[in-house]
Amino acid sequence: MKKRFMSILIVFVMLLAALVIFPLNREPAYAVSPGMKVIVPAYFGTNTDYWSIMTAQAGLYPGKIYAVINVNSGPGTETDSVLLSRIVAFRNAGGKILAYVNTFDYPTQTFLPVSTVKQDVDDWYEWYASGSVSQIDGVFYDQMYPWNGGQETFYRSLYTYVKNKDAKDLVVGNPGGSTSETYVEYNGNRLTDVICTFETEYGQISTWPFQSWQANYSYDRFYFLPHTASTAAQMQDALNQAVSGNYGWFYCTDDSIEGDGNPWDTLPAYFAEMCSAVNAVGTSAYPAITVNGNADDWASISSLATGSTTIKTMKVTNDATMLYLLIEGSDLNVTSNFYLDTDNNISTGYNASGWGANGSDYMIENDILYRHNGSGWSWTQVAALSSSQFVRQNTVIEAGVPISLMNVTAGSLIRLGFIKNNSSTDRLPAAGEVFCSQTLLP
Ligand SMILES: [Ca+2]
Ligand SMILES: [Ca+2]
Ligand SMILES: [Ca+2]
Repeated sequence: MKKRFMSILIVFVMLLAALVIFPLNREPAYAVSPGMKVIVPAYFGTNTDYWSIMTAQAGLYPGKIYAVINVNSGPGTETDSVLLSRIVAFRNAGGKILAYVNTFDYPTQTFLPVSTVKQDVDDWYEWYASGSVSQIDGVFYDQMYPWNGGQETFYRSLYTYVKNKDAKDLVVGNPGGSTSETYVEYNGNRLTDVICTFETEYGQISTWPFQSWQANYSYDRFYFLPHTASTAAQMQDALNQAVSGNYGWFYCTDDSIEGDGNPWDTLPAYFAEMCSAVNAVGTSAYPAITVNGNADDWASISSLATGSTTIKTMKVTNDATMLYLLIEGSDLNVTSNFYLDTDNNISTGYNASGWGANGSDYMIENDILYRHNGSGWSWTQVAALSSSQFVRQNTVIEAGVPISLMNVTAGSLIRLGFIKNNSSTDRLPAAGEVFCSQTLLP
């Protein structure tokens, strides 16, 4: 992870792009849990604050936060017992550890002897164990060189060296920028489980030559690593770019090469926000709701409103295509009306009486979905809900409505209320209150 001459690299890649050999056979995919993950270059020694912040996040997102440990560009000379205690706490919380191993001495432009590289791997595995439990979950091979390919045999031998210690361990390679597809797989064999093809300033993303061949592989093979992103908004933008570039591993920091020359010896101020944002990528876990009059499938969903009349609770959720509604109470098998302000705008739609101004654009009366016509009590039928979309019994009303019928999309905010039997009191939210707000799951 040193300064790189990206312009030279880009020229090389462009010249050699036509020479890339595409592998025909592939090894079975390395088994990582689904979802995007973080790899932190944790080059801050035993710093108490940083390890405690990382450990807290590892506890929030078990199995999703990896840290690269690094003692002077390798394992150092012996076990650092303080570092080992940090590592044990981090792993006990749910974190994973990658060991830093260098492969190429950039200043002198020489490869490290394969025996030296393998000795570093051995030392990490031997020195960082707690009792008989290895604290190493994989290796981070830095300075994969030449960036544009040519050392496939060398890197394949380093890959299998780790796999022979533990086939479950992860091998991450770092050419640090645009590189050769042969460093991902060569003749059907893996050289890396994960490869870092972006390690530079955040400001370079907008003009970065993202490599189209990455789309040939699963997102969990690629690691995106910008630094010098000073705000959380820039971090989120970098994350969005990583997702669209087919990257499944991410880290971003506000530290830079300016000053101490090392962007990886601190954690960014937005570290917790970054872990949360990474965890949220593509993981919208929609609840599995079946409209059948049984509310057991709603047990994990919080009530949007509760009351003390015959209407006890209202719950709302959705998946990619359906809006689901649940009412629980007593004597419910009578006329029922859901009013929905689907555009979150009280100046459009019908103003259902008895609540604060509400602008209801749609209404579900019994099993019929209506759209408001624009003035007073005037409605057009949109759809009749089927028996698998609307079930009403004395204690439960459960409904599922295709969201496309109401011109709403997942992720948007809607507001709603429910009335039983045209009552001025049997309703949620309670009489006089404003509609409940629900942001649909994205
Ligand atoms: Ca620094
Ligand atoms: Ca159900
Ligand atoms: Ca409205």
